Amino acid sequence: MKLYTFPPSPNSLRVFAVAHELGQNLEMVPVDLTKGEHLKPEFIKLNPNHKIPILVDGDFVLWESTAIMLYLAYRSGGRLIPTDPKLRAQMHQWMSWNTAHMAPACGIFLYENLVKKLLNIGDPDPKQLAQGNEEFARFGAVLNDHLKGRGHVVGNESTIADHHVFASFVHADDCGMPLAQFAEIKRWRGEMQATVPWQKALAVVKR
Ligand SMILES: N[C@@H](CCC(=O)N[C@@H](CS)C(=O)NCC(=O)O)C(=O)O
Repeated sequence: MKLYTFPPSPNSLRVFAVAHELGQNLEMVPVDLTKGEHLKPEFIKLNPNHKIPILVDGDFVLWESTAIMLYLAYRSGGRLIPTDPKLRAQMHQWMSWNTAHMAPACGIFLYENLVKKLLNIGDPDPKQLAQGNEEFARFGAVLNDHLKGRGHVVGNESTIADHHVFASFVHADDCGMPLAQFAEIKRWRGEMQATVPWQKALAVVKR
């Protein structure tokens, strides 16, 4: 299986972390977003949204990182997906919540403080950062409270929800996300970062 990816992208990293945890081999196909490689016709054929990550498994093409993570887990007999219907629904709850709320709040810091510098497209916009601070405080508080006394986002075992949510904070230190106010997120983030799947996924970025 091939994964088209821009290595530092949180959406790609979480797919790699899940693949590593499941022991599935993904061949990385790098797509340099800074050079517009995602806008080439052959790429748009794979994903008309021109976004990475994209999984190619033979003639099967799948985009959207959440769907890709689920596919990898289904292929592994449902590992990293709870069997209990309530836990399974909670896994989806936290992944939907992350996609809709937490990741976009984190994404403001990523874009304003890191991506703009990388692409040389201007200074951070204080209005955007103020909005980021407001949303980060609101949704971060929800996760922080939830993680009190917990090692995992859902239940007592690793699920794809852990990888999904953790990825939002993966570049927190490099782009000034205001994590200092959230001790539980910081504790859980440290635990996730130290796991073998994330050490392997992040090794690609550190190269
Ligand atoms: N909802 C998508 C988001 C993917 C996404 O935003 N990818 C970004 C990089 S992190 C991208 O490819 N951007 C290029 C573009 O939008 O043209 C997912 O979870 O896979």
